[in-house]
Amino acid sequence: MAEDVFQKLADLQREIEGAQPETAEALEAFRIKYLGSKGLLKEVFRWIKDVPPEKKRDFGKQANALKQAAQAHYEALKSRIEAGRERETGLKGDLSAPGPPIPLGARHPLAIVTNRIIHIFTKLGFAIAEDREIEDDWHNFTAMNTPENHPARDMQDTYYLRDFPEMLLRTHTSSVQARTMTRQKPPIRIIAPGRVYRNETISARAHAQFHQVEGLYVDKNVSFADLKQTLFFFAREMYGEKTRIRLRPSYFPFTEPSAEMDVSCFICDAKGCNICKYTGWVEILGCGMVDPAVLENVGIDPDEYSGFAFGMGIERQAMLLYKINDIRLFFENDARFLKQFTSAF
Ligand code: 2NM
Repeated sequence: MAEDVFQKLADLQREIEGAQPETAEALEAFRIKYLGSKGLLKEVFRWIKDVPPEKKRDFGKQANALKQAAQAHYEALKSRIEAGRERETGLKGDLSAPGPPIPLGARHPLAIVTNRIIHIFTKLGFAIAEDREIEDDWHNFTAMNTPENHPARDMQDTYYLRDFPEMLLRTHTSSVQARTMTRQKPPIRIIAPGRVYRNETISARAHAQFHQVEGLYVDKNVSFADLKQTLFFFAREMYGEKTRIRLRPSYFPFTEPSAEMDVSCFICDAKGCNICKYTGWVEILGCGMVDPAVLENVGIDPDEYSGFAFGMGIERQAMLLYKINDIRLFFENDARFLKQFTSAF
């Protein structure tokens, strides 16, 4: 009995070494027959129960040696078949191997931050509004209560189209709000994300193109308290649940009263650092109650309705959140910069 299995093992060895498959298909059949998960070399290890105790060790050694020899024989055959195919077809390598992994791309940090902001306001029932980047003067400025002689209208600040002096590249997404308000009656609850343009000298802190999210809520009895609660909710969702806010009086042509909102510094926990300039506060957005003149301009009765609005720069939020110190990085598309950002959004 014992001699039988040693003999069978020797026979199997001769059989394997004698096998000379010459095609990829024949090689695969060889692999399945001897080396596969149901192959003969698996079977060999079941014979061990028929080996007398004092010879089991010896048999195990020989079986393992055969397994390794069979694997080596297989690799040698494979190389030879591939080399033959290479000579005949010029196609190199193992054609049955899976392709190289395709590296996953990364979202642009501005897209990540925009999506986060949208996600937060969506929870409060705001809808997304989008519109054109090439605007007319009326929707960008006149409707927004920005008078003819206002400095924002200056060629120095705004890109006008050379051949169409009434047309310009929008300087804020308020033009989207203006279009929505002329088209739709209250209640209106929208956020307008998008690219805007200003004729700025490009530096680490300023760019001629950047991105904004502006929000607008118009309904009966909308109050400054509604504005504060909405922005407080936003601040905690965006910068952490311990975040506090403060509002400082400010001025915008389209809101009255107007304010700028600071959040407690999430970098240093308001203890004082470079980012908050040792004040414990960082400015993140502008806001206010929509000026009745704006409502009038878009055909909404300011005696019946009121509204709040706010606007923020996306680059600014992204620079704070990711500690990015140069706005130009967003527009250079250097892969070493871009691949550092990962997100569920
Ligand atoms: C800001 C600050 C304050 C604003 C106003 C409006 C509209 F259309 F309702 F008049 N949209 N966005 C607004 C208000 C924007 O950005 C700093």
